[in-house]
Amino acid sequence: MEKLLQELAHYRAEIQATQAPDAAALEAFRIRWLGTKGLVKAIMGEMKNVPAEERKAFGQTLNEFKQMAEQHFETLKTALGETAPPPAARSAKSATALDYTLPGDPLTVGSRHPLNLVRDQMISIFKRLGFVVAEGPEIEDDWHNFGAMNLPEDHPARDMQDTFYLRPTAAPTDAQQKWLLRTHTSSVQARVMENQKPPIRVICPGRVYRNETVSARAHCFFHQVEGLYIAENVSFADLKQTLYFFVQEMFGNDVKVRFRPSYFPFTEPSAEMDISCLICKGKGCNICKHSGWVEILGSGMVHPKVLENFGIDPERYTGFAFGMGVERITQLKYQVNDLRLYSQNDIRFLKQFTGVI
Ligand code: 2U9
Repeated sequence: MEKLLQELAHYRAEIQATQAPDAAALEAFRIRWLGTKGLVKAIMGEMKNVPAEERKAFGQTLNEFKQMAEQHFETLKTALGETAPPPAARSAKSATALDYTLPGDPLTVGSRHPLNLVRDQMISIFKRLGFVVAEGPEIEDDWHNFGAMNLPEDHPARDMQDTFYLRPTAAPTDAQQKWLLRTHTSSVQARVMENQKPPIRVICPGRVYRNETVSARAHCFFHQVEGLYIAENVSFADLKQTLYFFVQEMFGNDVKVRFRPSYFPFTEPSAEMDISCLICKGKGCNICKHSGWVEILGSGMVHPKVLENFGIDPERYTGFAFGMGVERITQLKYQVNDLRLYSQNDIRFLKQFTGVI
């Protein structure tokens, strides 16, 4: 009896010193003291060995001990922030039994960025026409971005306002070259022409930079897909048919196209392409500014000077080129009316494209 009381005092001290920093520790406490094979039950079993005249007093001591252990368990549980399971799920066996009826933690699946979805769709359409993807650096030299593209020194597009120039370093190469963030992916085509002979049939998707104030309609970076096809006997008819195929695949067979004469230093002749407004089907609305048409890309026959810059004989080879903004195509396809949405990473915007292929 004396020994049992000593043991109880020892256990009481142990219980009161126990902390439960996590749910596993709390459960370990429950199993050690309050479980069906726990010590409280085991000590209760000792009652039968206690002499009859001492049994009442010992029983009382044991009950207090049991309550103390249960009380300590409740204190640890509250400290852990655990709430009791709902009544329907409460187990008679144990207050902490796992409640398998509770809903699980939701698993959130990410989605692909709308610009990547549209870019990949554009790539897959042009791949079917035999175009291959080419990539190049975003930091470019003046020659590959401007010079080779027949953009003369005094062309407004070279202006500091449109181009992000990099501060020159002490490197000897910087004395001859200005470094900049590419303003179009034409610099990639320039590098392809430098390294390959015709026939060349590439598309160049990528990010480009312009020194613009960020607003709903302009951004300091955006994404382009440009294309270039150089071979013998490439004509403007090939250009028109290629772009018509692209638009039909991208927007459906009902869409109409029209070409308007335009000007780009790197193409001659040049044309911009409009498609019939997808919103009002050409009847006139806010999107198409009541004209029934929306502009989607620029294009033209590669300027002979650009071919010559890469040692390609313009008498033998001709080519067409085109360029379009991925943001613009995405805007038309999904009615996104603010360019800033693409780079704000707002999950409410991004999750709307889940499941879009
Ligand atoms: C080479 C020769 C010619 C690429 C072209 C355009 C017309 C054009 C704009 C569309 C909207 C840029 O994204 S945008 O702002 N692009 O209008 N781009 S022709 O011409 C080339 C490219 C490479 C060697």
